[in-house]
Amino acid sequence: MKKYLLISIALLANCFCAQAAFFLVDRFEDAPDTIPGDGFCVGQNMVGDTCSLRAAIMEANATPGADTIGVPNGTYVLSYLNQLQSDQYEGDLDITDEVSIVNASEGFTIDGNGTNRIFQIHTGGNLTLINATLTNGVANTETIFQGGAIKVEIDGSLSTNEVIFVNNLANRGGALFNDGTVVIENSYFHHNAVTDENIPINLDSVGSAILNRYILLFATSTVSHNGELLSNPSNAPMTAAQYALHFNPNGNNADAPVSFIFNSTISDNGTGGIRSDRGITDINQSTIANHEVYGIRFHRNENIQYQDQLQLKFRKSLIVNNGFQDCNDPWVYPVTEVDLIDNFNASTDDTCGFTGNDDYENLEDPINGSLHHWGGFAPTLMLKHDSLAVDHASDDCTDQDQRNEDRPLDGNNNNVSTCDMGALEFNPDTDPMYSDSIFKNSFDPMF
Ligand SMILES: [Ca+2]
Ligand SMILES: [Ca+2]
Ligand SMILES: [Ca+2]
Ligand SMILES: [Ca+2]
Repeated sequence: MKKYLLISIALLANCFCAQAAFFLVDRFEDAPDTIPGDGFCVGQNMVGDTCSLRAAIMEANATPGADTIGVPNGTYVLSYLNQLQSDQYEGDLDITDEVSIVNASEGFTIDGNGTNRIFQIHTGGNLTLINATLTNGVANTETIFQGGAIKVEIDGSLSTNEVIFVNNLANRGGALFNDGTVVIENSYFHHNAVTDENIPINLDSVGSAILNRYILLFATSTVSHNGELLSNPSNAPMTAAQYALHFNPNGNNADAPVSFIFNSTISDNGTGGIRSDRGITDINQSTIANHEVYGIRFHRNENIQYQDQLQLKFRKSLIVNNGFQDCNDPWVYPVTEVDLIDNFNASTDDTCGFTGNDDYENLEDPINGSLHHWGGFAPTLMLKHDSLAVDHASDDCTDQDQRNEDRPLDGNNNNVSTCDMGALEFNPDTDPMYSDSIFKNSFDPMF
């Protein structure tokens, strides 16, 4: 009886799973699939091991339902190059169906070869990317200028876990351009940039890491050192005076983009951190620090449907050490549109509107040293053990910090565990008790 039941369950599961396929990439050369949709991953002119990443994606797109592609450790360089990026045979890798591309070991790298964008996620496409590095993706021609590593089209979606975006370049959205729905977790954007070379007339080069025009959930991740590249394979001129994260609607009358920044670190980007221009922006348990100009620059959406709607909210966050101003005085906007006061935030100047009893303005520098790997996937900024930001936020924080370490902890030894402001929860048992300026800027920012 029991055996019969198990067989029945197996058959039932089979019925549900019959259309999901798994493809295992077994070589790193680039080639399109020979016959997309026949169920066999066979790169053109390949003998022996035949399943290239491009062929696997073409099969997954052509196979009905959600499919999974396993990629072994190593580097996959795109080499079927040309400008027909929407053609899945060439240029970038096109996602038109639900596809997961995963690695359960050390991770894999996709290299855009300094000439191509890496992924284009089309309407109806859904890409889940796990344990990958995307690098040397470029989108700076007159027709392909959005998202150096990934472009997400309207009604397309992307989620990442343990993904590094490094050394990608575009006219708009150096690493990522989003018109769809994006969920970023445990990921790291560094050394991506924008250029105005070849940009279409009437468009600006914005968003050195990300340009979000629709929905973005950005959690337990770091954005640093964007606005500069590690290398510049196409020798394009960099556009200065930009923000790492830029939020802006897709046209004057389009919906305002919605951006949640949660348990994350935005720091040391050239030249600004976040620009929210007519976007709805919610920043929670995050640290925005060390920019030459603004930490966050916000402009309200004046369209009638957004008047008296909440457009900007800060909670339990640190906006500190930004060279010109931490914020651009968002307190001048109607209180119905900006929620700034008594949410346990701190700034090191008085430009954010953190004027409640639970806030700090003109806080003494709370950061100990520069970006470093303090646990978790990406580097973070350590708190000074004796900063007022330690044990000051309310207890209703999430139960983990950006490093996936427990919150709240008793950081000031008063036998009460209270949440800290910003992306990290200071742990007196394992984090440094010294506040040593010698270590400031001593860490290599290129890791
Ligand atoms: Ca095939
Ligand atoms: Ca499929
Ligand atoms: Ca393509
Ligand atoms: Ca604490």
